[in-house]
Amino acid sequence: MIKKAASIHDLSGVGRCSLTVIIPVLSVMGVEVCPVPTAILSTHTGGFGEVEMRDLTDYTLPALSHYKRLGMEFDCIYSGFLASVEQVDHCLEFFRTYPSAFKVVDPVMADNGKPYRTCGEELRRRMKDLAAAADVITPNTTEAAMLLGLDPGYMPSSHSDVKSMLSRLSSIGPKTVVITSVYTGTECYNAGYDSVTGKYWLVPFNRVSANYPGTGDIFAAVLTGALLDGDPLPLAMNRASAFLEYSIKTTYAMGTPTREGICFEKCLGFLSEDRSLYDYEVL
Ligand code: PXL
Repeated sequence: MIKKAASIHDLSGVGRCSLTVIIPVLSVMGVEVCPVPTAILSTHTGGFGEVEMRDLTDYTLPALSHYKRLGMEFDCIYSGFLASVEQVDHCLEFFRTYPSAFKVVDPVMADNGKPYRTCGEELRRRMKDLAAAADVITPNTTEAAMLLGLDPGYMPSSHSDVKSMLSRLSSIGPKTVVITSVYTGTECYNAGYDSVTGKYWLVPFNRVSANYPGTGDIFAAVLTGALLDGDPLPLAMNRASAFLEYSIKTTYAMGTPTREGICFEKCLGFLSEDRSLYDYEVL
């Protein structure tokens, strides 16, 4: 059976983030994406100047009502970039309506130590309520620090710092926590914690000297697809990290402007291959 994922994210026309990467990634992994757009933007907000944006806050709940009238079921509810504080409540309403769905929250708020300009203080505060109701959250290090009430620029400097962040985030509510893009001086890795098994995991990756928007969206989408397919957490993290390393290195070699995002289109075949992965470590 093909699983259905209600995917609550923005649709940005240019720059390869949110729905424009989530839909192809999950589709190639055999998941049906049912988009619930939170906003429409001409481009993402990271490098194209003033964007045209339409907030779709008045759309989310009516769409949910329609799905309820239809008796529509979803296997997964997956949220990301939200355009308003009200949309936190709308996502929570989706969660309440589908209690047995697998709930993934990518708490899109910030990167590189700085909040996105569309994400105000109240939304940043309420994102914690949404994270609390999730099964899995996928913050980057900046978002992880913000969810824990730390300075957004905080960067953990040892494995024990990272493990402490992971377990404190899990105690907010989610059973599984993955922190992406941890850089501790010499190491780069994605770190995960499964509170059911009590195990911590690390997947190292090779960094290039460029930062592409949409990286976190691709990571969370591959992780979601892999977990829905039954992968254990370290293999799901491994699949997401390996796909990003492959597609980022392909993009870097092409030399395209970073604001255009990761040129992942010709790399998508990687996700439909049944290759074995073994690059994870115990954290
Ligand atoms: O990739 C996160 C993201 C999602 N959606 C929009 C963004 C960004 C990051 O800049 O601007 C609209």
